[in-house]
Amino acid sequence: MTGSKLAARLAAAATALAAAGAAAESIGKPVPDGMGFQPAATELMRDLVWFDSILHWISLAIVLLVTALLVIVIFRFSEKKNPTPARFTHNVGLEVAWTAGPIVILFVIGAISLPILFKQLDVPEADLTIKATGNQWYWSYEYPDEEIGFDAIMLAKDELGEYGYADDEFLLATDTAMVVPVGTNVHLLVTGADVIHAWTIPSFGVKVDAIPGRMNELWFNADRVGTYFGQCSELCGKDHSYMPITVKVVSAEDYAAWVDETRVAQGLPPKSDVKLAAAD
Ligand SMILES: [Cu+2]
Repeated sequence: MTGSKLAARLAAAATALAAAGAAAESIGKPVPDGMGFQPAATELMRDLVWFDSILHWISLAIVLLVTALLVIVIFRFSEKKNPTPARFTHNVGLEVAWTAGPIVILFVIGAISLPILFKQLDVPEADLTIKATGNQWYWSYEYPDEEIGFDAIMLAKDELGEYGYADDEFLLATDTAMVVPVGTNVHLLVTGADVIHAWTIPSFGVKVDAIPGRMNELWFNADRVGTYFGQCSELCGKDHSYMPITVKVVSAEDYAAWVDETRVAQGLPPKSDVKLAAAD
């Protein structure tokens, strides 16, 4: 990326967007007394939250069963109640049960988790393709169809307000952001320029390693307008914790306007007739 002038103009486009969607909810930052997952904004994440709760219920059932068995053994077979213990060592029925039981449980868990995994890996027909590259220590984004590209650098504390972010979004907000239209199948290509990084937005339920020399991919379809945050999730060097990820999910109109502004900032003519598959 070239001079600071260009960066400033790109940032101006990002700030204009922030002003346009001033009411856009900020999602994926820590909240007081926050527990559990960040709010889900994609079907993928809703699947994960559902699967997580199912797993908890299965675990709870197992814990209750084992606890009940222990309590029974402690009281019913104590030395006082059962002074002469039985001496048998095998029980075919019991052995079959404690082998088959766990197998059935694992089979059930596999049967509900694999479809979720396959859904994440199966990239549907993409409406928009973006490439994210992890660098030491910032992310850069390219939109091949829009012919734009830019770096997203973490904002310093005193820059947050200027860019339309709250103070508690420090370490999460970047000067420019990945902008995507709401309700759109986004196909994200992820790679690394130097070392291994990892791109994630927890609210989207996606995370993938950014590996030099390899192109990984993921997809998401955000169904809620808002600003989402993530952080590099692979220990990548001294500034690993200072290369956050900001994604703005905006309306199709706001997206088209942002593309035009960004293209103009990069010396390209506006693409006012930008065709959005999601809008048709
Ligand atoms: Cu990193």
